[in-house]
Amino acid sequence: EQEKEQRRRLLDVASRFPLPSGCRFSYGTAGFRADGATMAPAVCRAGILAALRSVKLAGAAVGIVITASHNPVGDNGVKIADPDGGMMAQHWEPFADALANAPDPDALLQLVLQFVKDEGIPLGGHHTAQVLLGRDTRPTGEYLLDAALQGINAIVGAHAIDMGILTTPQLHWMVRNKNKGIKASESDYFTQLIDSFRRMLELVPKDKGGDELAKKLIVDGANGIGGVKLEQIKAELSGIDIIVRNSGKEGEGILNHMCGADFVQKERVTHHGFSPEDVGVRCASLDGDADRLVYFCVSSASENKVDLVDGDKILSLFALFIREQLDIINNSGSQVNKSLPARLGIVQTAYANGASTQFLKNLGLEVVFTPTGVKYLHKKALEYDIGIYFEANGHGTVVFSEEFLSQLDSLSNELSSETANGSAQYHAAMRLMAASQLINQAVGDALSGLLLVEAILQYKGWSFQNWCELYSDLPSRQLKVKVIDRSSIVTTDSETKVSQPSSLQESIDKETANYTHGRCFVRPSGTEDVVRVYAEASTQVEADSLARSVAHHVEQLLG
Ligand code: G16
Repeated sequence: EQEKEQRRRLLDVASRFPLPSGCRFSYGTAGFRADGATMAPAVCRAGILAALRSVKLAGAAVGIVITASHNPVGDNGVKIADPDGGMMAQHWEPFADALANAPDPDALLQLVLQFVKDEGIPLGGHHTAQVLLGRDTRPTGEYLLDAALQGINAIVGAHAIDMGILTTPQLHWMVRNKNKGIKASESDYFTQLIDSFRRMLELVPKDKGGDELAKKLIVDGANGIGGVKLEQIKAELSGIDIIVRNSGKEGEGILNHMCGADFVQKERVTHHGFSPEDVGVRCASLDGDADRLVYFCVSSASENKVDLVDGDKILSLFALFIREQLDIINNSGSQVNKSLPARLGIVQTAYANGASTQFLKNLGLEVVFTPTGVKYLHKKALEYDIGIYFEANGHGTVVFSEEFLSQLDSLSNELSSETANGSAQYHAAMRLMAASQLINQAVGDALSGLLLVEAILQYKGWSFQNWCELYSDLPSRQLKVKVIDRSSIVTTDSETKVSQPSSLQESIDKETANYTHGRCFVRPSGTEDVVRVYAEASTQVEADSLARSVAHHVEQLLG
């Protein structure tokens, strides 16, 4: 009976969301993404998939976020979170693709039945499944939420919980906490941020602490959900004075349009909503779903230019801070002979500015590379006791292994005894502990990342300028090229080389050889219908020219 019911529900839901002819979805860098009005079939099927994933994992909560992140407001999409709060396991992506593109109800049913059999998913038994849902502020969000709910409810025993309008990282955090059996509501999330930020500030040495100007921070919310959430908690964040611009309120502007982390990182010009009066003030920028963070400072009133601190420099700041605390614990004449061995790993992508990689390597840190996409970087970072990863575009976080955290916990307990609790070693251990609670370990989170940056700047007594001057970025340029079929480009070596068409790599090599410190690569975007071109060289004029000439080759070959 139950099996019959299951078949009926799948056929039913598939016929309610037919795939328009000629439509093809592809599970890209971060899930499905397209014009919001066309997304309902893919989102409904993502609902089916998330429920199946939960059944497979013995009813553990799985997450769905309806968002197209940094894309224009008319786009929408869907990201799926696994029970640990990270991105959905990659070996399910081919099924996600096939399911999204199943041409008719029968094909969809057969696909699900076959997959369920292959994966040993106990569908039709007395299983349960739960899927947490969140969405950003896009106008198509509510309509797509309904499509996702219908998809989830097509699996017998599945239970959907709508968590409302959230940042992407909030939903990932909730999924992770729920499965750990710890507090997982939005107010718990806020409490964790506020409390651990306060603890970080309490551990700032007395002689540091910034002046009033240093406390001022302007945050560009990209007219998305991040600014809204920050407005909700900023009064409780003592020690910084936050002003939100592009907050998403009526009349402030359009989501991601001339604002947001992607805009400032790529264009390096002042956002909509900023004025000459902001010259010299520390500013941060989020993207539409608040999983990216970059910093900037309006550098001159007349030229509309900004000094940018991108994900690479946020990574460098975090790495310096964590290394310093480990050094205090392990060496530096500590009174108590206790150590905390830790393998610290740094993960970057080909977009990392060459100067950042050099800086990190000069510190003696282990730096490794993966292809673009949080799903790759996060996985790699988990291989270390402390893994720090960032993409230049501002996606990143710090992950601590359970084992490291439990050693840190016992060390802190030992050191908290009367003889040691005033020691530098104890304070360093407490700082690492507070940082591990402040940073969102499920996924990169602009809000928690921002608070960790602010706490570290105060700890170091650094201005924006001090931070910016950590090293000088090599001039770089990123371009987008529209081609007929971007999937005809295949890359290798963490996307630094094109393997197909091979003549393209030959052209890139030839062009690059004309420039001092030239470096260039191209790759198909997994979130937009474009090919991305990245170039670096010793001057801006040269980086621009290298990017332009390679873009021209791409156009000629594939345009
Ligand atoms: C997503 C991914 C990021 C990736 C970005 C751009 O970000 O989560 O890891 O860097 O897409 O990817 P691509 O170059 O393939 O378009 P978001 O902020 O758009 O969700």
